[in-house]
Amino acid sequence: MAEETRYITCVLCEASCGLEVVVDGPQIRSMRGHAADPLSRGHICPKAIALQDLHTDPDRLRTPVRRVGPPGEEATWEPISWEEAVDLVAARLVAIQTEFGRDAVGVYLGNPNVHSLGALTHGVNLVRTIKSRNSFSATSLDQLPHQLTAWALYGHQFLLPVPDIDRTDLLVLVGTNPMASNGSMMTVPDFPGRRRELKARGGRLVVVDPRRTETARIADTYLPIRPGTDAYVLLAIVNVLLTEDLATPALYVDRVAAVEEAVAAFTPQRAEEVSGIPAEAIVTLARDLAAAPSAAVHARMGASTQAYGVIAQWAAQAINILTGNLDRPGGTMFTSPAVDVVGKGLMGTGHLGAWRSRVRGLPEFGGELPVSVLAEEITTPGEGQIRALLTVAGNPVSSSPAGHRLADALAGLDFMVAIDFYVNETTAYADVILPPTGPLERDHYDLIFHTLAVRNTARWSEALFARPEEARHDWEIARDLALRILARRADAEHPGGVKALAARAASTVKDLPKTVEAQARFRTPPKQQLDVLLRTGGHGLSVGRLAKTPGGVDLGPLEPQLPGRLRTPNQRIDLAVPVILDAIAALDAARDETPAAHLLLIGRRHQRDNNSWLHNSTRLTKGRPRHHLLIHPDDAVCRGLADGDRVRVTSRAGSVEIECALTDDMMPGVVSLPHGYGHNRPGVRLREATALPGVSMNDLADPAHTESVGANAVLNGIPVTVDSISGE
Ligand SMILES: Nc1nc2c(c(=O)[nH]1)N[C@H]1C(S)=C(S)[C@@H](COP(=O)(O)OP(=O)(O)OC[C@H]3O[C@@H](n4cnc5c(=O)[nH]c(N)nc54)[C@H](O)[C@@H]3O)O[C@H]1N2
Ligand SMILES: Nc1nc2c(c(=O)[nH]1)N[C@H]1C(S)=C(S)[C@@H](COP(=O)(O)OP(=O)(O)OC[C@H]3O[C@@H](n4cnc5c(=O)[nH]c(N)nc54)[C@H](O)[C@@H]3O)O[C@H]1N2
Ligand code: SF4
Ligand SMILES: [Mo]
Repeated sequence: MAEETRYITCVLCEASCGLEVVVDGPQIRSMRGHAADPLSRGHICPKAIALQDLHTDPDRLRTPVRRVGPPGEEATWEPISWEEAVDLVAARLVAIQTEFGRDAVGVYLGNPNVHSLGALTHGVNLVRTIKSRNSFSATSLDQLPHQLTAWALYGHQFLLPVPDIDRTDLLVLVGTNPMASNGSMMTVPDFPGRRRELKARGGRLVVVDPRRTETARIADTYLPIRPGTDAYVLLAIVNVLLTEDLATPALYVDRVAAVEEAVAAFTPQRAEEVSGIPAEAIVTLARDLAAAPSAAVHARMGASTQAYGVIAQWAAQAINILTGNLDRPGGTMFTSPAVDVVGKGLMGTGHLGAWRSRVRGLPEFGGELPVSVLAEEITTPGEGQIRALLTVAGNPVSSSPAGHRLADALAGLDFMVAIDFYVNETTAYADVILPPTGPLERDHYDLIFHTLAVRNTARWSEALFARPEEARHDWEIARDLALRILARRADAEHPGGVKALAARAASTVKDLPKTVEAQARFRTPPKQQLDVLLRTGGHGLSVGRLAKTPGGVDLGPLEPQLPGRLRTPNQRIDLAVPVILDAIAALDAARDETPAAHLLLIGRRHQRDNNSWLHNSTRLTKGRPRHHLLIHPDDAVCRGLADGDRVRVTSRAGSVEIECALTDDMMPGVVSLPHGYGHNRPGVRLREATALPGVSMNDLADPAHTESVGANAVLNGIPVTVDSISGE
């Protein structure tokens, strides 16, 4: 066969790199970053090769399977036909909802959904069809504070300003390690190259992190911070800006005086006591932010998945707003994507506390409850109890707090179905698994990450390989399931069938247009939906046009667009968001003091890990082990620990045993474990991964402890004890 050069998008992380792939029939001959790509400029990371490994992995499911026997080691999985699988799932879900109500079926959407066009066009509508208030996603393990803050300040949960890294003079990164993660809530392929350019033009990088990370190492200033205290530091910066009269907010910003009052007690001295960052350094940073021609503060994972994540995110936005950097070139800016998910109404505006979780009363945000309540909503009897669960592209047993307890809860469900191509820690509990095509077998356009990118571009990515004939895409599975659910539901609600339905036409006729519209939407493939969105998107694009431009179209640098882009009722920004100011007022009283014997546990990412999956790729997992508990030598010595010793790490939620590694990259008093490890749970079928050492960090995270405003999961700053078990 002839070799052919193709251009595709890597969907494994938010950087969304453009790849140049040489294929020869079904073989990949080479894969590299596409040098002419206007966004990723030739960048590629080692993870991209996992796309190939995933494609050929014998462990990847390719047909629907049904579990025989109880979950665990003894479970066997028998292949079943799509027809049988879809019908069985729809029948069970509808039966459970008919008997126990809509909320009896829970839904969990995992991270890869945002990396799949079809999941966004169809999967989301499947969830709407199920119509349960027990809806969950990885958002509440991740960026919920960003969305809540954007909703509160800018009027829409997805109006998220992005650092204009290519033009900034001062970039302040708080709780993010793009040298490993390749950036987040900021699609920034080639962070290393962009950092070099920043330096070359005389700009500076400041990193705030409890660990001297790969990113901290290349910073001009590195400020180690005690986990969970970002709110104090960022509020102190706001305080300095206002008390030193350095603030220059735009004319459309209201109620700055109320903010000044709210932050009055949060002085740099107070921040130093709590965070360990010297007051002087905080004052200097505040003044630098005000003085720089342009500056951008970007707070991410580490600042979001902690007890005061919303306050921290709000304060980061407030700093950008008060220094006049919001909407300024080189500051933080809104993108002008070819498909504007905000303007097109593809995503709801957002709301907080429209309902609350049944057991603990935690608020929903944007229609979803926090994952931290999932297990208790399954195990606590009563009306509204979750009896069946659908998971799509997720692994909450590995990724959510006290995953080990969630696993026990899943074992007690009446029914569980997973749309996923692996039997992982979570899907091992499913009764039926429906495997979609893999990333190389489907078309892609990034609805989400073009919206968060540091440059406006648009890229269409055609499936590299034709899918096997019997395989189904995510969107087809969502479509078939939703249509079958609607049909079964109609049967259940109108047992007499069509005739009975006709007899009741008077009452049902008003629902008809909605049903017809829903059906039409499910039947329209993602590519067609995208084409309409592009054609009406204001950039004069279409799928056809993009297909002619491999690597995509450059739509230019980010452009100022405020106040016009705001979605607040008066197109102004009310900085003094009441719910956040209330949380600030309660901050000091609410803060737990960590007992002296405890260390604070934080997470970490490695360039060759990807959340809880892709550990089946030997090419990604080989090399130096990277599962250790990192600990500062001072903390090790006083516990009698040497490098490589086994330790027991115990938190309020659980306990794990693991080897430790001594490093002064850790701030004293802080230890670190990666998440997404610990594949040795019973029933997991991942050949390479189960041989991997390591434990699940989330067996230590505590679901009882959630973020103060939006109930995001607390995954960082977990109090733990660490004891030697080498002698045991
Ligand atoms: N302690 C700690 N916990 C964390 C984090 C942390 O930093 N520390 N990070 C959190 C964050 S940011 C996130 S986003 C979550 C992620 O947590 P989750 O979203 O729950 O889990 P993932 O590990 O991303 O699992 C992805 C699953 O999707 C499947 N999959 C991959 N691609 C597709 C596809 O195209 N279609 C379908 N149907 N399935 C697919 C994979 O096989 C895998 O089983 O973890 C969170 N948990
Ligand atoms: N290689 C790789 N890339 C990935 C992923 C992956 O698993 N592997 N996952 C993807 C996903 S889903 C996401 S959401 C992004 C996340 O991307 P990032 O936001 O860059 O996430 P992390 O790399 O976990 O970096 C979080 C940092 O916060 C620090 N930290 C912990 N606690 C605190 C704290 O209290 N305060 C401060 N200031 N810092 C703290 C940690 O030490 C860590 O360096 O990465 C994406 N990219
Ligand atoms: S940085 Fe992310 S998008 Fe780019 S090649 Fe690596 S995994 Fe893929
Ligand atoms: Mo994430």
